[in-house]
Amino acid sequence: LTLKDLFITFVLGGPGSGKGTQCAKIVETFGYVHLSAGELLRREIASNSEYGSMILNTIKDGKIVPSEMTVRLIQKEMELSNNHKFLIDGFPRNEENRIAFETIIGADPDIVLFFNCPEEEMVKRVLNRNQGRVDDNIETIKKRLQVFKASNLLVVDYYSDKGKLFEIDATGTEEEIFERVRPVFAAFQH
Ligand code: UP5
Ligand code: MG
Repeated sequence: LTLKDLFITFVLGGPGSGKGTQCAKIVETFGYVHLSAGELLRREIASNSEYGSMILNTIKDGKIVPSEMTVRLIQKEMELSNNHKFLIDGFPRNEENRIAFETIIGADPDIVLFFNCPEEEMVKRVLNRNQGRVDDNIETIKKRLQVFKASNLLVVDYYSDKGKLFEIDATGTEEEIFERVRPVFAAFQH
């Protein structure tokens, strides 16, 4: 697999904006590989990695894990895959993440989705999730939202300036949102 054959989509949006939910639908309909950066980090914690406690503490605090760590996990999954179309969910979260990906992987995303959702709705969804995530409590959610506003929106603006950003209204039902996502991927099918 060469770099030029890759089709990379970054999927951005605040905590609970529905990134994971919509990625599952994109996978079903358009045959992408879904790599959630948060999921890869949680898996690293569960695997008793030497970095597990550092990652766990960072996630509990709603902060961003060092870029090198996250990019290596994404890189490993990309190399293991036979597919060439990737949805990278919840990454890059800040400028450092973005630059580390460019440097280590040597590629830029083809497109970037941004799920735009009101804060109250995101908080409601995360608190309703009930899957035992260590960061799904009101204190950590507040921190996640702060970090999102302080860091992630810069990345969103960067891709907007490059003409790569597709902003999606992330309110409504899962199905309604997917009908806004579908045309983006239909246009890029190859
Ligand atoms: N839901 C979904 N769509 C709905 C709809 N339309 N109407 C009503 N409910 C809806 O959805 C959240 C919940 O809402 C679910 O219960 C869902 O059923 C429901 P989901 O699709 O899970 O939203 P998502 O945007 O994926 O929310 P998530 O909580 O996963 O987002 P985060 O960005 O906060 O979490 P992530 O796993 O990406 O990161 C967790 C932490 O890992 C970060 O805070 C950070 O500490 C660390 N991290 C890094 O350090 N670096 C990285 O690169 C990535 C993560
Ligand atoms: Mg998620």
